[in-house]
Amino acid sequence: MPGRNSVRAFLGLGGNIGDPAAAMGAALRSLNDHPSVAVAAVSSLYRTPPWGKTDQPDFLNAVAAVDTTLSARELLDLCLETERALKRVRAERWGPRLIDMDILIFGNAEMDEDGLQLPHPRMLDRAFVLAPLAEIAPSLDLAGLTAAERLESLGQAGIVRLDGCEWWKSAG
Ligand code: PH2
Ligand code: MG
Ligand code: MG
Repeated sequence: MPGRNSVRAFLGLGGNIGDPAAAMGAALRSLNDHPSVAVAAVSSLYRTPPWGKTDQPDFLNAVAAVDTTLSARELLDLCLETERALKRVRAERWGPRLIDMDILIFGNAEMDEDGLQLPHPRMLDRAFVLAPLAEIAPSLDLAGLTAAERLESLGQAGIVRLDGCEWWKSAG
């Protein structure tokens, strides 16, 4: 269990084919089983209109807060490994997927490396990220405004909040 030296990170989860809720739940349980990662909070599930490429099914999205003693790169590798274990097939950019897990924030880290840009460069434009993030961390500072303020100014047209925060704990 991560202790005093751990970093609080926020992960965005989403998917829109197969059973994304089951895949996101399995992914979070698998991360939580890792000795250096503890899931601290998980948002409700949200049904969200597809962003970017719009001719695809609605997504389910959620955000999780995790505490970890891994580095950002190690956490990213663990997320990608977990996606792979759940048999996500990487196809077109912004296209349909069973599960996608992105690091949104990693403590105060700011980096721009191959495959790892932190904070996530597009999160401030995406209500499907800000709605679940503002639910679990409304006061979180996002470049000078809180998550709640960011969501308020962006709006959340078409986004529907579904199940509460226990959805990820059981398989099925
Ligand atoms: N992810 C994308 C592209 N578009 N739209 C929604 N609503 N939710 C997502 O998670 C999403 C998206 C690429 O990662
Ligand atoms: Mg993504
Ligand atoms: Mg991704």
